[in-house]
Amino acid sequence: MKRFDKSIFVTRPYLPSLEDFKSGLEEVWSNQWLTNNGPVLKRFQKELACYLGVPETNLALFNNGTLALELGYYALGLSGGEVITTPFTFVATSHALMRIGAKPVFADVDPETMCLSPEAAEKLITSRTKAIVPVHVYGNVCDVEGFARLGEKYGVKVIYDAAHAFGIFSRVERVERVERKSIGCFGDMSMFSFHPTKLFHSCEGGLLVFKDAALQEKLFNLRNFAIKGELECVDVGTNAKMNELQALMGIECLKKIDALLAYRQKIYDVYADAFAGCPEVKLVPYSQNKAYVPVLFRDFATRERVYTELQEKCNVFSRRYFYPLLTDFAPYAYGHGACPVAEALSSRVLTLPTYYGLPIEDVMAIAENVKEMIA
Ligand code: T4K
Repeated sequence: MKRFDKSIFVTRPYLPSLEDFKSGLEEVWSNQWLTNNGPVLKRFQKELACYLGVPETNLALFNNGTLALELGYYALGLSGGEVITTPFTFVATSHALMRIGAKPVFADVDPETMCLSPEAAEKLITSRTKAIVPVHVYGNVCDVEGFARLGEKYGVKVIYDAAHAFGIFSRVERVERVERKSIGCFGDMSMFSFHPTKLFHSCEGGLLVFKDAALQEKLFNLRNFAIKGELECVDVGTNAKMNELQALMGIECLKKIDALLAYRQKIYDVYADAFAGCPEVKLVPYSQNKAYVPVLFRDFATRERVYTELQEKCNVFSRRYFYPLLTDFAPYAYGHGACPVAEALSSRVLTLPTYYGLPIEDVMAIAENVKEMIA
């Protein structure tokens, strides 16, 4: 079994060359403008619109994904209502609902994709339901057609937590050409997280993409305390502004996005080869951007043993995303036991290291270590 001299973490952020970042900093220095809708932020917004194929009027940047979600939920009027969502996610998906006074109602996930099941969600829709919040967990794409049908049938909003889904596109056939459509274009709104643990980042950051362009002014206002000029405050906003240094990091990382995605695919393929013919480790194959590499073990005990031995014997820090399940945490204990499929997945899943620059021979050695542990 190989023990690495240097710790290997589940992820590491991509960093642009210091030279490139420094030349961007010169612009910030000469502007002497650090936050509050600065010129670098505006450029980042324009470049994102171009990359995603979304009009610039239909997106808004924030200082992190959690506040982006919170303000998005608020702007869509979810306060005071029930929202059907998945427990198989990071706490932020539901925390942001709770913080605006909406109640998460937990429905079970699809056993294959691990994303919220439209059938399970539909059973919980009542007159109190204001929205459905599915999560493209790990970059596994939800049943977007299924949720579109529910949204239309019941007149509820569909908001995707797309924190893990940056870089995913679907191809749309037009009469004369094939266009790329970002996964963020489905539903009423989607949120991408730009945290450094994500494949693309801006140190911290979040992006909302929304269908109704009229929301942009509202969101820009809410992220800036909901003040208007010097004399007016129109709502209870907050400070959720992305600053110029974050935006600069985002611009530099965006230059590299194709390589970042390609490298993760390469890592995934190495894991897939290594685990082929090894039924004891089931590599989850659905991530379209390979944001994470989740594997399922036979049972809880095996997963726990592999997780611990990877740390203690190999100096490898895998993560049990997403265990415990949200409904095992105190604020959501009212949902405990409601989602048996999610519970079972959560007890068996482990996410293995993947990031730009992780040496391929290290990926092979991690996979061999895992196989040896369960042999
Ligand atoms: N929705 C979903 C579905 C999400 O997964 C998340 C965030 C959100 C919403 C909210 O978006 P943000 O508000 O975060 O934009 C991490 C992240 O903090 C969190 O962003 C992420 N999901 C969640 C799944 O994971 P931790 O506590 O596991 O992170 P941490 O600090 O243990 O980092 C993991 C590993 O990454 C470290 O062991 C080493 C490496 N690392 C981390 C950082 C921050 C680095 O090498 N450099 C770094 O700068 O939560």
